[in-house]
Amino acid sequence: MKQYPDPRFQPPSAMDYPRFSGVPSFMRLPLIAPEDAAKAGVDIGILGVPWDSGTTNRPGARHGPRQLRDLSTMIRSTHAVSEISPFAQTNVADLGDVSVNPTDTADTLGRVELVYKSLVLNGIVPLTAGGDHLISLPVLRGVAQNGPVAMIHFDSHTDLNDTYFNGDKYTHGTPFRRAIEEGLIDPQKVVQIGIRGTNYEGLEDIAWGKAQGVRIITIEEYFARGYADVMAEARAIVGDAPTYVSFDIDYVDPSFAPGTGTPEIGGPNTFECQQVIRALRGLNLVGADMVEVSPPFDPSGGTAWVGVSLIFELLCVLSDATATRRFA
Ligand SMILES: [Mn+2]
Repeated sequence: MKQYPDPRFQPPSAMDYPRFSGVPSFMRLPLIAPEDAAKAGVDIGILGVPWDSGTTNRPGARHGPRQLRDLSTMIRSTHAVSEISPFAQTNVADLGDVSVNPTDTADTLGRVELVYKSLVLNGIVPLTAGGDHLISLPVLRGVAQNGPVAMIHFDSHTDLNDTYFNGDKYTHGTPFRRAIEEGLIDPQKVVQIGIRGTNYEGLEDIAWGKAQGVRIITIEEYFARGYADVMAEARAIVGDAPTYVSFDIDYVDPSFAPGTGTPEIGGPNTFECQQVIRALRGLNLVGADMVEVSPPFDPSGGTAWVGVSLIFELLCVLSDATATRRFA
């Protein structure tokens, strides 16, 4: 029987041990290997996937997890508004970085899938720091082992393209096309929010998504309606289905988060990003990711700070969902 809060899973007190001290793990949590996580009693595992070989334009997201870890040490333990204390009600640990092969996509997809399948089989909820957006595909192969899940996806782009270059089906612009084809996500319960920017010829990705039943909410619709109304619709679409959340940092306006491969102007500010994630509270959340933070494009580190602040927001709603399932 687990007891909460578990002293093994508490970050050192920021009042005793300054947050800038020590070797950085995610949110100063214990570092546990994925294969040891179940035995140790982990409920939620934060993992890095340092991968950007699925990138079709500007790379650098392979450096995301390390900088996100560094800046995550700034995070305190309790959410200021919801008062959720994720470390008190769930055992959260840093499960390290998945070992990737930077020159082999198929090999990497297999490695990531293997790790996530094992975690999910053992009841561990994954929270992932990318990495480019292709990594959501093998993560979903792990998360959706028992059938398709619903998904709420924040992004400038649909990532529903079919192929790139010489017919390549596995890039960061294609993960959700593959995920629908593989039956990992139920297109009738997929909501994409924030879509904008210039398009490839023909808008084929959007037409294909709509034909599958994906609800695509452009940034123009988002701003016309406001975040509360848009999130109420998103919640209604996923209902009580197991729901995955994928957050591409390029959803955020590039004035706040320039450090990403394919920024698009005209996006939400960081306050609105907090609100849309807080609006996920109460959903049956089974995993989440924050992808596409590319440190080389933001020497200030500010983009990673935005990214990790939103990872904490994601962690709070995931923790709440995980604790709720425990008492169900
Ligand atoms: Mn994306």
